[in-house]
Amino acid sequence: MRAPSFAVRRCVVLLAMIGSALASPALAHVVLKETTAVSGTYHVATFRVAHGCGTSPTVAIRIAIPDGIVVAKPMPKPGWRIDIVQETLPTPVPQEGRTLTQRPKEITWSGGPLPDEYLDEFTVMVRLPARTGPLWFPTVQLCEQGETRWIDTPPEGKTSRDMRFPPPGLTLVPAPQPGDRQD
Ligand SMILES: [Cu+2]
Repeated sequence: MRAPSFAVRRCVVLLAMIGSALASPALAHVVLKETTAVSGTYHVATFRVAHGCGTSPTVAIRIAIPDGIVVAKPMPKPGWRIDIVQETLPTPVPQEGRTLTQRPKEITWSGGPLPDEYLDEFTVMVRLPARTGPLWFPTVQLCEQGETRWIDTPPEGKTSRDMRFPPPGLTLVPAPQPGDRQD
């Protein structure tokens, strides 16, 4: 086996540093399957729901699409209805030959119920903003009894592990530069 190239090792160190705001939670909350993604790309974001509100079954998942994302397409799921709340963009955005005047700001799946004993995934394809750093998706989990609001975005210097109800999030990393090795 070859030793990793210098460029690869540099990337790993960089990821370790910029990924630090996004430490994987000790408990399974509502989390994203992939915790890093390349800024400015199309990305399939998969939200994992690993338990109910306490032990109460989940009946809806409402995800806020952060500012800077103008394209978000949810994947249909049998047994779940999708509702999308749009908002008007302050400035229209060109997008693949069209002009977008609205963006989805909230996507909700309603249905189930998803028992506390089971795991499920909710998928959205998004076009990521062209910046780097953490990107949070504040999420409300509605259950037969009660709700859990995954909306405690960590302040500067804290990680999701420091928060009781961290939102699912990922870290946007720069696109690989020409010359970087991709083994
Ligand atoms: Cu949890």
